[in-house]
Amino acid sequence: MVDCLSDAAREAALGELAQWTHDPGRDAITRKFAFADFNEAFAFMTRVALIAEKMDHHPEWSNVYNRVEILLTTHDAGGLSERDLKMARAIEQLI
Ligand code: H2B
Repeated sequence: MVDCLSDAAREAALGELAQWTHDPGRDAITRKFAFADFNEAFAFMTRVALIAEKMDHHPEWSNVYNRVEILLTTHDAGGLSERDLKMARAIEQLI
């Protein structure tokens, strides 16, 4: 079982992950990315997919041409957990 983050832990983490927004409806964090074109967007998604498989933690996401939207939440916890923060930090390293 995975524990959800407390409000205080989430707010502290979002101070560091400044580009990410809390979605209270899903208890998730989201970020929108824009790239030069589809090729760059898909290359980014491929790199995120490799991280997701390595972490066994998978994003909810969508892609429209050069734009990618990512939502991170932990299904096993029913909300935001440390796993999402770890994934968000790893994604930030790609940018
Ligand atoms: N991804 C996300 N975002 N949340 C999960 O709870 C989750 C996951 N659980 N990827 C993993 C896979 C689980 O289903 C497998 C069996 O480890």
